[in-house]
Amino acid sequence: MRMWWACLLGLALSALSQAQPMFSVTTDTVLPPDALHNPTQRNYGMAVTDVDGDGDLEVVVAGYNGPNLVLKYDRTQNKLVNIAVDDPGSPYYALRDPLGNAIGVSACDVDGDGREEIYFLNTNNAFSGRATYADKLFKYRNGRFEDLLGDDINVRRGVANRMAGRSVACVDRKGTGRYSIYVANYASGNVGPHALIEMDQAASDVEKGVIALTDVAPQVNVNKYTGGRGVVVGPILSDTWSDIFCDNENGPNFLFKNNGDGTFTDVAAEAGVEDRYQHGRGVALADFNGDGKTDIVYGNWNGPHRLYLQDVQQRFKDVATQAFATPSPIRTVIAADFDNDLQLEVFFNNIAYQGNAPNRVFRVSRKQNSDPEITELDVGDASEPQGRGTGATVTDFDGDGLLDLLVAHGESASQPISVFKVNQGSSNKWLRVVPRTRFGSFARGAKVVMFTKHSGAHTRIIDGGSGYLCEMEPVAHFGLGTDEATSIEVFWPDGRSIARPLESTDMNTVIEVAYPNEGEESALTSDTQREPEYFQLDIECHHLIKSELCCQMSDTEPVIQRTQPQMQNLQSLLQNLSCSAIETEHLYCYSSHF
Ligand SMILES: [Ca+2]
Ligand SMILES: [Ca+2]
Ligand SMILES: [Ca+2]
Ligand SMILES: [Ca+2]
Repeated sequence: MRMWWACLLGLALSALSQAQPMFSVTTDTVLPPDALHNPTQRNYGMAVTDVDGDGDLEVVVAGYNGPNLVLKYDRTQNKLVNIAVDDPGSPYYALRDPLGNAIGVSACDVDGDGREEIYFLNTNNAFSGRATYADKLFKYRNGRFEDLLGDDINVRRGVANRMAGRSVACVDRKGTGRYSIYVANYASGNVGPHALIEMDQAASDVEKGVIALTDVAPQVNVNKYTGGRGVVVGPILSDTWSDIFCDNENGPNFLFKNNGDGTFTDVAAEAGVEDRYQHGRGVALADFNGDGKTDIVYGNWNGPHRLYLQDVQQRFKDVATQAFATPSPIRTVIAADFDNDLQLEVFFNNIAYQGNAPNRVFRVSRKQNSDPEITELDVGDASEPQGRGTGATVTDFDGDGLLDLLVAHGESASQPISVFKVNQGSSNKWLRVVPRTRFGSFARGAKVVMFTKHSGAHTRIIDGGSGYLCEMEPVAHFGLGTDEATSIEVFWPDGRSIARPLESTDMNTVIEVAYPNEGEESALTSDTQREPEYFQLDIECHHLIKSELCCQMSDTEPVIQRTQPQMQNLQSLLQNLSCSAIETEHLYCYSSHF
């Protein structure tokens, strides 16, 4: 009987989603084409960061045959305005860098001063190998943004990347809160290996603004030669350490597992994600089936798009449906819950370089005891069949709790940026979580788990670069539908974690989570030495015994003793429960063995 109702409900919901398209264009009101704010030019990547340090997020756009843009939301006008104006007195003037021919862009705190630097990958007209104009890494210093790679100390070190490349992404490879910039160069033979640029602490004086940079790619084993395309960073195989996945062109993909000391080992072959005959583009990380293991979604250029679920042996299985996999001239891939209904969507941005190439959106719905169900939705105005899509990003710039989508165009034609709002789910609940590094900057690469009353655990990774040439907002955005979150837990790349119980009044809010102070945190040490941790959890359905976990109801304080892998077991356990008796009870759980 229950099954029938579920089916009917499913039909009703899918009928509804057919009835109303996902996206409506808002460009004409929010960012009308305009020589200053939205020039008709060739753009590529987009990154979301707090450029002006006021706590609100801006969108940085890589301009290829024109200036880079910094789009800030002006609440009084309900408009995005470009604050990187053509005035040498502006603090953002240098960011424009119109000669740079930028394509990739990402932001993160390289020097640990609490503010994100902005890296532009400038590729000029070079397709591969050597380029004629170096990349730039901008830091807010002396009251304005200045290029660190152009500083004498870094010119002497010869560290500036002068290679043609594509994506850039941020990696906190040692869990220090200081980020390295992964540069996916496009090699020509043995010219242009992948680079990893970071601050050389011994040679730097952050207080004085002296930031010496160095390329550590050779020391940490990522200096490979390939046709670099997409890059994504996060705890993919590791529990918390940042790993790196690269989907490459004309060669196998890389899956760099963090060895726990900031060096990497490529395990793409063992993991089954080499995909060596396809040409990768946009890529994103998400936990699509809710088992706590990070999955990978990416597009292949005119080849089959992949939705790789990770299994318990750290191998990946492609569960893309035929419709999802259908080859297209793909660029950006974004995984997010656009309509706040608890289920993730995947947005495909295509470039119309030969005839129409409409963008698409799919819902990837979690299922009990099976792979997720993939359904194509009506993408609405975001279809843009003639759009020369090159980049895209998401952020909630107007603060209504629904994500906004921005799409950049370029390469083969000059087109302005498009902005879209989501039509569906405005009555759904949501939660946005912003973890911070020990320096107070955005904790890119951190993992955020949200526990709910009815739908188990949901995981997000704070983006350090993804999509293709792009970087998403540094926020864990969760839709809740009619459900409620009961707690969140944040895991930083170094293994520290903190759990926070939530109240009903916390729904529909943005929650800042500071890096834990000494004694406040729960540190994961190593695989063999884990301290038990205590964690509060209210759930509404429960089973008592399951292999490694032994749970029993208790009148005592709601406490679960757990370590992280057990927590993930618990997540999948809760995910797979059939809720016969629904009542709110506290669980007392402890590990029977570990
Ligand atoms: Ca801001
Ligand atoms: Ca900084
Ligand atoms: Ca998963
Ligand atoms: Ca959704």
